[in-house]
Amino acid sequence: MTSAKKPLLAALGGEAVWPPPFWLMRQAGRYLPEYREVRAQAGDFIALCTAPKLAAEVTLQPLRRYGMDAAILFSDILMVPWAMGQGLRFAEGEGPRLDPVQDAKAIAGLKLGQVVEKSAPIMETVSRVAAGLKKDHPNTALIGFCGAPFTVACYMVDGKGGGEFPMTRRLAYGDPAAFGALIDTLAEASRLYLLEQVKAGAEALMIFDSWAGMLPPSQFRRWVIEPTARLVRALRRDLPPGFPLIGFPRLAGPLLTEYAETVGVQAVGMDTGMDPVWAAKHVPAEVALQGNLDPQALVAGGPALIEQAESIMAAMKGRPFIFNLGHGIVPPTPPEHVAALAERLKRG
Ligand code: 1CP
Repeated sequence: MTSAKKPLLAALGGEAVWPPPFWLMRQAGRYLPEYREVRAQAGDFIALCTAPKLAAEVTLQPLRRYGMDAAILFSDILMVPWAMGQGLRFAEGEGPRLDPVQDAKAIAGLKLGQVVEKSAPIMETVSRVAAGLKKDHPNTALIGFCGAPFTVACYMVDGKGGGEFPMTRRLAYGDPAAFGALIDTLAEASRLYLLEQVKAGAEALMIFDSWAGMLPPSQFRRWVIEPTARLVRALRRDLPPGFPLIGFPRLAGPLLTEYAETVGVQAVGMDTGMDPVWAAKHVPAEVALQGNLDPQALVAGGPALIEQAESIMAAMKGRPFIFNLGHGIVPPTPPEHVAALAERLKRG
């Protein structure tokens, strides 16, 4: 029996849709010349995220080329700290820079009360994309998102990316009450921000925990699984039953099972290093899996790309699955390699 639902939503509802629905993390972005054009027009990155017409345009760009099954709102996980009043800038070629929030006083100064108002332009982007999909891509679903509390806290405390986040990890051990207050503030901000996206037309929500796997197991449970589970429970009080949520605890390793069993999401993301055969066996069958092609295989292209994609599909056949990358697409990706991948996926 085939479902009348959009393929992505059917997979999130637990159906083993085949050929698998697909989209790519960071699918709107720097590898596309048409993105670079709009980006230059907007000036800086925050200006682009808060210009609904331009942000909606770049959200839709990859669909016109490749017909993905999902559009993902063009914004950034760091727009939540920005909306709470934290200083944020994106330095060209350096990535994000934030005015660090490193003690109880700074954490208490975050302005939860302004999140909804400051994120209004982002919600207008969501509405515009929803209208664009209805008109031109009726089978494509709109994914809204936020960063998970832990990953957003990493940037807020350390003030920049880099992948180690020493200040954040030390704060979590040294002053767990202050760090816990930051995590709770972020969970509440994320709840408000995600519900606004659903009101504006998001059909699924993804919670990106890109740095979750940096933590040892006890800390992973305390700062990743528990706060995300609380966020999901709080969201569900206001969402329709079964509203599709996707969690992505990157680098979770075998803790992916506990995350999938505990957090209450319909799908979990597999990162590049996750063995899809293992995940198929150790993640409950009703939880959809999403992933996990190596973004560098997409840069390389050729037979290696197709073989990788086929081996992931072989492991996932017969269970609810969404094809994606194991992490974000990288700027040197040749657009024609994405076309070759899309072509292969559509054959199932
Ligand atoms: O110069 C530019 O054009 C800015 C580059 C860029 C882009 C295109 C940044 C800065 N963010 C984005 C968009 C973005 N970020 C999206 C939108 C849509 C899409 O996927 O197509 C999404 C979902 C994100 C999420 C995001 N931002 C994450 C989670 C996913 C992941 O990749 O791990 C993280 C960790 C960020 C932080 C961030 N924002 C931007 C950069 C360069 C970074 C990473 C910094 C670092 O290396 O730590």
